[in-house]
Amino acid sequence: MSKYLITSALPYANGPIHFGHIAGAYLPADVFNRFLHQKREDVLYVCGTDEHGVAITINAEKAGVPYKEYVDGHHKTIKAFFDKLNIRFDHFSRTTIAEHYPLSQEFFTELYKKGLIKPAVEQQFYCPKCDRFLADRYVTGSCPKCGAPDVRGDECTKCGEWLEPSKVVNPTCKVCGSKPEIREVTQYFLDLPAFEPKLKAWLESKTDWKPNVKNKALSLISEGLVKRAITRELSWGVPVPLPEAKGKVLYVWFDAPIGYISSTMEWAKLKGQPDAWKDWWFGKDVKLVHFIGKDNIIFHTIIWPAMLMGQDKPYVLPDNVPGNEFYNLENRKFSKSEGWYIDTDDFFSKYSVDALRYAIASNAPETSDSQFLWEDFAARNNELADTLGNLVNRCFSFMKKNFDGKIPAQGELTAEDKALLDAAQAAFDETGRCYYGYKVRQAASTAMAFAAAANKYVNDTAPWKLRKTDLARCGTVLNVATRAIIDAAILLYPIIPDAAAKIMAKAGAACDGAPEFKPYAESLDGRALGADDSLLFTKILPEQVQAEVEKLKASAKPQA
Ligand code: B3M
Ligand code: ZN
Repeated sequence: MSKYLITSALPYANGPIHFGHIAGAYLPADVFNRFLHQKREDVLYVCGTDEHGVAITINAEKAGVPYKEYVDGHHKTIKAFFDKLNIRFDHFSRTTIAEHYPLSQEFFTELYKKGLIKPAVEQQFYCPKCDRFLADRYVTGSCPKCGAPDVRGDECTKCGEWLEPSKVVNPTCKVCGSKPEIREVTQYFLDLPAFEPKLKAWLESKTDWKPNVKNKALSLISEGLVKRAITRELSWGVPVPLPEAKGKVLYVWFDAPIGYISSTMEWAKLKGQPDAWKDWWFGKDVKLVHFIGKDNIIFHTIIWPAMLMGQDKPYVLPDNVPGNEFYNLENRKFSKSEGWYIDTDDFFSKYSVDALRYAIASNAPETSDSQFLWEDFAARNNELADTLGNLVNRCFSFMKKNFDGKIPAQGELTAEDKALLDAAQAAFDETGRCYYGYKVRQAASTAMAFAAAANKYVNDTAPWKLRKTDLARCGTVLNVATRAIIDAAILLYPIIPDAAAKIMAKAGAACDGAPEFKPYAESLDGRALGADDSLLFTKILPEQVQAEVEKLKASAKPQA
């Protein structure tokens, strides 16, 4: 048995996150984590907020708030959002914890000692008016590759190219708008070309990676890796641990992935076993899995593995990097500033978390971009209500009325009964393969197909008719149907954990934590149903969908 160390991309503590992020890096990881718990695997899921970098300093300055105070606020909001969505980390930390600084410096120092990080003089934009070097997004201009105007200094938002800030065309200072001048400054460069052969062999050995992730990484290598500056002139970040580098900090993308480790260290410390993090990061049998969005592929498949390879300590390398494509909103990118977003407080005051999780899972951006469409969300919600909710309600209220709230005994099984139970076993096999293989979409549809089969079984066997003609047979049908309902709940637990737990409690099969991922095997004969009669899902009507779409359009600013 192996151990799984799961991470999701560390969100910037720089504003609220939206369903697009959830679909890319958090829900798939949470589903995987919950599934592994069901398989009784040894698993740890860590994350935290990414709290350094220029995206943050610019906004904090704009807001006139000290950096620390600024990230404190966003850390809280983001954490609360994950709680709301039932994303269950074992630990959710931040890159400003005490452990993070010396560890990041150690990563730098080891690479530096080996000559894999070297200083070099670089041309950089300097704003005379603001009296500072313009790191990353402090400069804007046109992309040197695709020509798009107004791109950020570190990354072209149009073509996705990772830019060196001094390369943008027609630069202006983001803060004061003036034209910066070029000055020379020493920065420290990570020698990525030195890692090329090792990275290439390692990537090529990955036969089970998603093609989009593996191909992207290999194509970056075949284009030729270049040395990258991993230091910046800023006052906020991890100080470069060299006396001659005063005033410089590590580039945020250098320290951020180290946050996966420092988060694990903090987890271990809080548990009272300060060395326990090593079982995960130095363990030979550990499978490290990074869930990310596609814009983070280069960092997780090239730069971060190189950083790990360059350490003396026996760190594990990523076993897999399930990178997802983007998830948009009604044909446009989610963007609060452009008015194209969903107010999540409003959303959850009306709709269920599980319905959202199921809608995202069913349409996850696994192989191509996908999107949240109100109509699709309503359809998925209604599918849950019609298939699962209705099945549960029909069977359980029937037993409450006619069998004294107890599950009748199972008599001899007919071919029809056996077929449904066999279908359950097949659904566990197939859905399990999907969950293990990061195919949440297919897992959702296979599991739901089984719930539909259970529904059909109840329609075909019609226990409400049997009650008058053959009470014993009626009892067997309800017993088998209840077993199938429990199985459907277990299959869907990673995606709709709350509803699954409720269903199991209603069936008198309440379970503490994650139900084991296998067909329910215990006898149900005579078992009392749970007291809760509440409906699992409420249908969403077409006029509600229309109102939501209209509200979205009304709040939208015209597209640039
Ligand atoms: N904070 C970018 C992002 O949120 C970055 C991820 C860091 S993962 C180590 O997409
Ligand atoms: Zn300026």
